[in-house]
Amino acid sequence: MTTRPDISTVKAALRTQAIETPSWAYGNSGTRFKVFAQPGVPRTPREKLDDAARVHQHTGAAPTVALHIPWDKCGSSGGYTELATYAEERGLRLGAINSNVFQDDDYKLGSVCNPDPAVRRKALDHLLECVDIMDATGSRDLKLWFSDGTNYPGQDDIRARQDRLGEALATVYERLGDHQRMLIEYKLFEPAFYTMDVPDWGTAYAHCLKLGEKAQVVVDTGHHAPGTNIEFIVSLLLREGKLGGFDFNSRFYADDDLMAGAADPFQLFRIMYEVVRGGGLDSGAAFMLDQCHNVEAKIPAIIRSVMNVQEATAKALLVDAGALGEAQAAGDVLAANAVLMDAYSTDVRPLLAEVREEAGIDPDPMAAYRRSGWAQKIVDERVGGTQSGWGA
Ligand code: AOS
Ligand code: ZN
Ligand code: ZN
Repeated sequence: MTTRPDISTVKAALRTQAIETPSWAYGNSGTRFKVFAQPGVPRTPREKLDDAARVHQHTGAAPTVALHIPWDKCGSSGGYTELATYAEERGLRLGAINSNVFQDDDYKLGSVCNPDPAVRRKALDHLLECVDIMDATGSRDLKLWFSDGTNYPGQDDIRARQDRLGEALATVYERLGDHQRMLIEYKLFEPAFYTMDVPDWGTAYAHCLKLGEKAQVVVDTGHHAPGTNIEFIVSLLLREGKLGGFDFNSRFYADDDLMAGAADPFQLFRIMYEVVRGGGLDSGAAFMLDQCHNVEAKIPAIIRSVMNVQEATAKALLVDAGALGEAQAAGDVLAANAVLMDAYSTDVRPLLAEVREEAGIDPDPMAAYRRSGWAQKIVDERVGGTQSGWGA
């Protein structure tokens, strides 16, 4: 039985998919060796939103922007409300609030897991401040990534550190409003090299289960050991109602933060297939990018990443579910694999070009951006100032 999804259904799903871009991807970034400053990068949160508006204008698929505190600090709660209005005037909304409990000297031995109660309190206050900011921006999600961990066996009591983590998470959870969520991100290693306090999806999931339904896991695609089957994790979290969203990026080695879909488009397809299969396009999961563009131009790199996620999604939507189910039930391994590969091998660029044209935008976002003159305009206008973000 062939049940290739109806093209209008596929188009409707593609039209509604929203990909959140991160404010920090518009700013300068680099490695531990060097930050290469690019001319024209934003100097303020508003300028980051100006750039994000270009990405949304050309793709029609990037309506929200994740903020990072303190890189996007506004000073007062009124400042955040004004920033939200500024975003709205540009057809955008403010997205997830990303906390930062990793860049102060105090956090050398950790933030909410630190052995010193005063440091733990400072970190907790920052997380609570982030929820205040969510109230002002109207954001739904608080994204928590902890750099906490240890470098040497015996350095700290790894069990007590879990207790400290649980205590902080519970306090923040209590503070969340009815429509707010807490997304817990895990990472195998870095900056800590012996133990991370949230190293894997299982640890994040265990904390989320204890906290309640407003706590969910976020999967950063660069945060696993090489060879990890990420799509299995996605499938399981969706099945358990605990997939809060993604930090998409791609990697060759570790947490490379390269453009999503650049290193392994097949993996991105396999992930998106599990998303489609598990109802993740409508489950409220956030499709965020978490990337740094160290050597390439930032805005077109973000446009390219959005397009790569869309292409993987389109291919996933084209999987012939009927034929796949039949082959699987018959135990026909090769036929089942062929169904999936057929969808992956489909050139979906013409389909996405049509979706864009039907939405009244240029079918070729990269070319449209190049023609727009924005790249030159920001180089001419944004002279001086301090760029914020990873390179600050
Ligand atoms: C760090 O490795 C993580 O991927 C984060 O999601 C981090 O919070 C983000 O890069 C912004 O702080
Ligand atoms: Zn991340
Ligand atoms: Zn990361």
